[in-house]
Amino acid sequence: MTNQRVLEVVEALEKTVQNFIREHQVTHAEYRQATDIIIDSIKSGEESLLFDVFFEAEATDVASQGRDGSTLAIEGPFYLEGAPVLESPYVMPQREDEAGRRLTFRGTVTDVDGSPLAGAELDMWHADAEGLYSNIHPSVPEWNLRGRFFSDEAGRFEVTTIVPPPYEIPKDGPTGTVLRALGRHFFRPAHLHLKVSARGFESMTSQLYFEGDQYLDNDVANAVRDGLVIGLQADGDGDVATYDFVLQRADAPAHV
Ligand code: MBD
Ligand code: FE
Repeated sequence: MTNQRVLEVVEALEKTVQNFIREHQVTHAEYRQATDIIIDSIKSGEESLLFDVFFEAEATDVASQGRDGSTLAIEGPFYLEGAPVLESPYVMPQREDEAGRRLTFRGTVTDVDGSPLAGAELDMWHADAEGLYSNIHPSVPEWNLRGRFFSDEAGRFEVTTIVPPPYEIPKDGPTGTVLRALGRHFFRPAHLHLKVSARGFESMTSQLYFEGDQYLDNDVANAVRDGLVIGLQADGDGDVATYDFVLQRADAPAHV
């Protein structure tokens, strides 16, 4: 049986691409170049990088419309399920001599009325001081800077990690070739990725950036949004950053 939604969007996409080819008089060589780029990006193990850089922010904005909970952000290509479950006090898995400035990241998880959510799971992943992700870049120990931790009875959480640097996406593959051809740089502002979930609530994917980052206004993935940029307060030999996550009920009606 035909799924009406699939029919609607796939036919619209088909029409859009057909019109685009005609309008821009795309040659056969150009057409083949385009399919080769997509094939190469998959064969070279870029995961979803090509699509996430160009399009994921749009899909996320659509999902954020009419939400009462925290602003959503793109997942990006490097999320992995099954990160280590941490024991309190929470410290992200890291090398003994992990490079980078110490970061204490804390905040709360509440519902849309501000009531604390105890036992919410925060699944965090981010790059190391070299801008590399574990389980993606083989030089980084398995699960480094990937971990799951939980809010306490008052909905509060705190985890220790390092401040990641601005991030240069892999540029030696097809995605890099396309960006180079467009004359663009390869940087994203420094960021923490998080997925937050609690029983009875809609899971959300977030990403937090830091005030003063030089790439906030020119993220290669164009994914920075209001409310996702947090401050870093110096504290001893490290920094503290805070963010309060707001989850909405799993059955919450969307209002546009
Ligand atoms: C990342 O870490 C990322 O977040 C995105 C969007 C693209 C490539 C690497
Ligand atoms: Fe990332």
